[in-house]
Amino acid sequence: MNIKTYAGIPEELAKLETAKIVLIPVPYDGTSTWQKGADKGPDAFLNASENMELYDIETDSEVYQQGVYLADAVSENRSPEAMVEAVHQATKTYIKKNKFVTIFGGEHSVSIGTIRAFNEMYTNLTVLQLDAHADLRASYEGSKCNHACAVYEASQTTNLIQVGIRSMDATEKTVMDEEKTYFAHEMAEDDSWMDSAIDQMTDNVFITIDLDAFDPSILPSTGTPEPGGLLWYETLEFLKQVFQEKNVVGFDIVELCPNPNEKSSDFLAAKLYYKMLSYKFQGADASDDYDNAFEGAIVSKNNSSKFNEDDEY
Ligand SMILES: [Mn+2]
Repeated sequence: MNIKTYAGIPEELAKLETAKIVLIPVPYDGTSTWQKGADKGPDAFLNASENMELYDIETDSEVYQQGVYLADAVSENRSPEAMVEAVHQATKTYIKKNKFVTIFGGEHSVSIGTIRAFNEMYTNLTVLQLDAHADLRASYEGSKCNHACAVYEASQTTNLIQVGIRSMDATEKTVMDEEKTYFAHEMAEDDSWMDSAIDQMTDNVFITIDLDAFDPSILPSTGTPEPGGLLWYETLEFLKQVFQEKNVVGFDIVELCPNPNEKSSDFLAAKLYYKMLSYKFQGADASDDYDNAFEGAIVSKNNSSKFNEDDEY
């Protein structure tokens, strides 16, 4: 990757020591079954970010002033399992450094590692998944780390809430909690899903966004587009409420499959990422201390952290 800082922000705002936000790119596309290209997602996203205006009108803020550290990309791709473990470790490393950790994929199997890290570091974690597909297979094509299995582990170990689902295999019904699943065809008719989903969340929320959750009319460049998806303002309205009412501990965005002739998807992804940061830090002063409140941070104040402290940068 030849990009030095996220969105071209000044180097002094991009230092690990002082940045409150960390962005980990994971250009991985090892298990995708149809259109390849999600490995090009982080580069396209970073390019679009560099060409975006950094003042957010809605929140009247410039969230990049909080500092964004662009981490080295996780490039492990010897096997899906090795990639997931590398993502898991990288994510955990930055959570322990008291950062707001964000990850840009790559295909959705990346999230198995990110979710595992957040679930280890935070109690009673809710995973909010925006996705066209249920992704609840226990294994697929011989691996538990296939994109079709992205949230199976989360369904067993966290409070998983699925939003925008409109494609699944009948066998996934045995795993799915239909009370916490918001199908796209129902969402289209009744907008009470937003309040209902938020009511089901615990305080600590990790958000995983598969970009195919969006309608292909506004985001065509994704591996498996499905008609009938989310639109821009309803998605922002929902996310904004989640950020206001819950402690969003981090998020990932996956499955941008860039098309050189169609740049608007890259820009949607870039803007979505920036909007989510803007909501997270709305009202926070750049000079305010940030505390990501992971379990170890609270425990370590009593000098008895169950995690290995790692203060080196
Ligand atoms: Mn997915």
